Amino acid sequence: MNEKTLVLIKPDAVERNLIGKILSEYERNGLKITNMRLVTASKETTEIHYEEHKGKSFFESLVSYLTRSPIVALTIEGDNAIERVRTLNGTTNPADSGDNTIRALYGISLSENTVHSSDSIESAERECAIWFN
Ligand code: FUP
Repeated sequence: MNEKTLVLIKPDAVERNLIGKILSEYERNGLKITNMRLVTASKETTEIHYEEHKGKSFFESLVSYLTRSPIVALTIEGDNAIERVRTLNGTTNPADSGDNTIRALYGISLSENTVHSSDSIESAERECAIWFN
């Protein structure tokens, strides 16, 4: 099934000039980038994006990390795109992530793990609307 998912290339990656390398991972796997913008995320938008984590011990540092410098927001489309992008990204903690996943290649730590992508059809719809109206 054709799907659309939301990806964020996070501050640690943009700061280290990794935008091109990360985009090429998606493109060479046959996925299409269908919207893209460089933005410094506001606290308000970031808190909405991560609202499922509100109240957790890491929430404040997560918001402060994501807002500290520019990120790239993009939508990616393709057959089964939600799962394919999450497989390419790897697990949340880069230390546990499979070889050649984006997080294993470039992730710094659990909190600075380079990329975000939607985890379901419902969250993809919600997150695409947050970042692309
Ligand atoms: P993911 O779906 O892989 O992005 O992971 P989660 O939604 O579980 O977590 C969102 C972000 O919170 C992660 F990218 C990293 C951060 N996080 C922490 O900093 N500490 C934790 O203990 C768990 C998550």
